Amino acid sequence: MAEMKQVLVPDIGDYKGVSVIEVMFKVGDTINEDDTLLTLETDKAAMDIPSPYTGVVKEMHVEIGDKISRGSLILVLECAEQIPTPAPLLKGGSDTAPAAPVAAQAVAAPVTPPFEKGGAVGISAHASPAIRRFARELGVDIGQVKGSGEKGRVTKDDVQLFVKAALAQPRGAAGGNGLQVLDMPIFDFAKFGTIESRPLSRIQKISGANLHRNWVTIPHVTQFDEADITDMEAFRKQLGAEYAKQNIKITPLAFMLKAVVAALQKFPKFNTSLDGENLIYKQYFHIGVAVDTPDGLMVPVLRDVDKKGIVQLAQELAEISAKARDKKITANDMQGGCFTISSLGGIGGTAFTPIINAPEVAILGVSKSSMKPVYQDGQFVPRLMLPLSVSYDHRVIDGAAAARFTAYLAQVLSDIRRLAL
Ligand code: CAO
Repeated sequence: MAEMKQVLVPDIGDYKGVSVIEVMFKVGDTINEDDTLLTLETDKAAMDIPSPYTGVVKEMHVEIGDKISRGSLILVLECAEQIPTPAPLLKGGSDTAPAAPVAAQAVAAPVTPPFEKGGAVGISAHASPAIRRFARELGVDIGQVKGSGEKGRVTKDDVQLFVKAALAQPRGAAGGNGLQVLDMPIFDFAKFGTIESRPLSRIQKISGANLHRNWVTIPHVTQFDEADITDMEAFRKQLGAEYAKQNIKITPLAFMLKAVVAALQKFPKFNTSLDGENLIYKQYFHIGVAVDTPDGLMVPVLRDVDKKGIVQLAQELAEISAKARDKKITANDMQGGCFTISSLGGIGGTAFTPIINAPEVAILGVSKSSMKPVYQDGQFVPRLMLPLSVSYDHRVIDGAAAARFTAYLAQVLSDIRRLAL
């Protein structure tokens, strides 16, 4: 015989007044035991609340935006079966819920483990564990789904629309729009000598997947040039000596950030993102900087670089790269970039081809400066030359524009008085 049961919020640790960010049911829906009912979000994590019963939703008592705590009423279910014994609760709680005024009640089963907000280069997808699981079941890379929910959160509808759009795409001549390549064979390395297997770090796994996607989906071209930074270096050293007492290190990268913004202002197409058949022009100048950390590559973003001076940028750069290396970086620190600089200049190399950090359309790679003979006014003179490599999305930027952008960047770095223009 059918029985009405109240479902209450289970023990969710020390959290109180937690925001409801997703509600997965409506009155009349049939819910199976363990189906996700709600997603809650604290300042640190999101968590799913699964159903302890199978039944039909008769009353809803929560909606998106509500603040709830342990024992809050979520819904009333009409169940055909006996009440199962509630599963053990999470740490810190008793296994009885506050009294509720109907015949039967139970707290929802233990919440699924919370997930951290945050991640590495390009992993901006903001989605609850339930939605991530739903996407995984459909073989969808959640990182590619544009979120329409609050704060860009990916919803179930977004995932479904993404799948529909993918299915609606025309098939290529080879019978599919995916890459028609052989599977990588499985190698038995141990056959040839002693080996040791070590797992990839979480950051390597995430950034690797994003780099791979960007590499195969964006038609990259890289433009090379050189900037004469002899005068800039002389000024940088002078400035460095002045600020050394305050423990501020002025590296060439602070100048490059300013020079990049000057070039983005002169060539606004480099400060865009592709959005279907539109190009989004950004009026702000947030620049990402690739930081090499022991766990892998991270790209924190410096905000409003156009509004800051060299010294402030040098300080922020030191702070944000230390934060990345100390694993204190947040997802927010890595979002909203317009253009990225990847500087290997402190290490070495004459040039490289950086991979664009989508949805940006260009990236600057900086290699190590070196003294070179430069022909000037009828003679060779020693000048400090800085190699620049600009990779750009050829769907958005023409080769001529890329050559002009890179040459202008070199010109600004060669004569930093232009930064004042
Ligand atoms: N040419 C020559 N020397 C350079 C230089 C260049 N282009 N750029 C920096 N240097 C020098 C600096 O002046 C500094 O010298 P001193 O110690 O003698 O003053 C030294 O190299 C080290 O600089 P730094 O690394 O402390 O500072 P930075 O501002 O150049 O770079 C950061 C900061 C965070 C970008 C850098 O530490 C880093 O992580 N780089 C690696 C980025 C990366 O991995 N990119 C690849 C991404 S794709 O896989």
